[in-house]
Amino acid sequence: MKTEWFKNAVIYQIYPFSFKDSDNDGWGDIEGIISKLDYICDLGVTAIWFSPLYKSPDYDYGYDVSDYQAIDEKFGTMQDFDRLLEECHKRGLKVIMDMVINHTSIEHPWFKAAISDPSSPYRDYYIIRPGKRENGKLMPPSNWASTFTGSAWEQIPDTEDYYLHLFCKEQADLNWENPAVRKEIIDILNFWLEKGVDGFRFDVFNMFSKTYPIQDDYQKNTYQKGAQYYVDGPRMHEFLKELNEKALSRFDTFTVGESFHPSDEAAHAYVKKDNHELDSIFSFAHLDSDNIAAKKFFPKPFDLLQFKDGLLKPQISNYYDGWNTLVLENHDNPRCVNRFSINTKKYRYEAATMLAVITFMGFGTPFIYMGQEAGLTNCDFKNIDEMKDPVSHFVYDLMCSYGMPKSLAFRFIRYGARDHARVPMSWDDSVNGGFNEGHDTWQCVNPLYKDINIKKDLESEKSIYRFYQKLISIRKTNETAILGITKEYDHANRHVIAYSRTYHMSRLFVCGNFSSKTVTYAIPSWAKDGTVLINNYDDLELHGQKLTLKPYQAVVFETGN
Ligand code: TEU
Repeated sequence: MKTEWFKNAVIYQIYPFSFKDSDNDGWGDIEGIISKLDYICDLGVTAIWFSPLYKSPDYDYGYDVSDYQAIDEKFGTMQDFDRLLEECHKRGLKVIMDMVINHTSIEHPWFKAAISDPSSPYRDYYIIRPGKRENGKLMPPSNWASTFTGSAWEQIPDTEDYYLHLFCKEQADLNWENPAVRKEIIDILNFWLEKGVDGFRFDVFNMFSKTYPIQDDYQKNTYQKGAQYYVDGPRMHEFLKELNEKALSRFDTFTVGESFHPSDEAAHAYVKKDNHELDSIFSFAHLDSDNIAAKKFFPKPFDLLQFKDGLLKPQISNYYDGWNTLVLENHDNPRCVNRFSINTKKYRYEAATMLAVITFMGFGTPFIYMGQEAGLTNCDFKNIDEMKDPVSHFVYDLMCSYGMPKSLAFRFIRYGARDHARVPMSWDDSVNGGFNEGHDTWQCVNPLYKDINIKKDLESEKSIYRFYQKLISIRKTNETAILGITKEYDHANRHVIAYSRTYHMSRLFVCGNFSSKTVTYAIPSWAKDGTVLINNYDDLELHGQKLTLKPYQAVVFETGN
């Protein structure tokens, strides 16, 4: 029976490499996570999503899995995981696993068998095709591009065959057409569900189904060559239904799919309740409001109207027959307080709390990325060598290969790098920010840790963590915040975002000032007599309907309760 526990849930994401290193070897680990469970629990969240803990050679830091049923040594053992699960459940925290099943590591035994023996049954687990000869030159089977730059095909050494990889060349795409592959995946899901985990986050799920036969993409101006042949492919719905029927629906699960630029139509169909596919997908469109053409390394002045559309549209389209998610950060994005043209130095507290209010008062399940709850900032990287993410290097090398000066290329990378969110957590002002006891860390610590860290935030009069606690408690208990329908106000306003949530007789009015200037805003007449549910400033200036919003102030009014 599905209880739909996710509807009043708040989910906390942990990137295990960088959360807490208990044995001082430089890598975060399970024991470290266990030592911080009370901290997470006190925040009030319902569940934890763990970025991959599985065995991996870490070309893409855990997102290249070489054994789906083993915990990577650097994090601990399966016994450690079992204890983590038990410790979470003991505290009432549910556990969401990351499932990276569009591709496997090239070190997965399936892939090794597939390339070492052309007659192996594992050959058909992957998408392997002969190259094309053009004017005598061997070319990849199609012109498709990898998400991480370059061709999506890699030649298998000493052969004229290529395998498909839509991400790093060390991440080989699985052939979902093969029923044996789907059976393996279903077994993996059931393995974890039978252990007691409560759900999954599916990595780039809408790339599982490709269009066959494989063909070149002649479309102009697409965001990625070939995308029309491997995004929202023809068998997507069928595949998801199968996972649901044979694994997910057997337990009281929650699923969230991480989609790659889905069409509006497909995005809705994936979460439509009657379709029995996924409970929700991530909506990231608002996170592209400060970069050009959804390319995170290319800055543009923040566009609040685009942010509003991205944040609010999925809330409306999924309201009647689906569910939604609310996200500001994850391991693939810079920290939110350093984005959206925010004056972080002066207004970190105000901006962090305003962003939290306007995002998490919407319709859907809020996700919090580790450290976001204390307003941790981007890392002050000094050069490209301090960055570990392969994508930062691929794009940097590409820019330099076009003749861009290195310092400029680095500035672009620094703007959008995934590395910012992946540095070790700054817990306090002790050595290595309290991440460990001083051993060199796998990725540099944020040099700002002495000034900005969790302990300091908790001790501060204006604690972002404590503000999140308050917001989370509203999110978990206020029916209107959980189930209300969203309606936008004053879309064209370039400083203020405003929307209402309505459920039966009760209404919330949510508004936030996105600028570092004081602005006045006319709230609807019904809202002015409401009570203030949450406010990130101590005071409120309201005269009739005229509300004065200080820099990055956010207020929620409640009526009818
Ligand atoms: O990310 C999918 C993805 O395409 C982007 O979010 C990606 O990080 C961005 O385009 C790069 O600039 C998922 C995971 O979240 C990510 O960490 C993995 O690297 C990727 O899939 C491959 O598994």
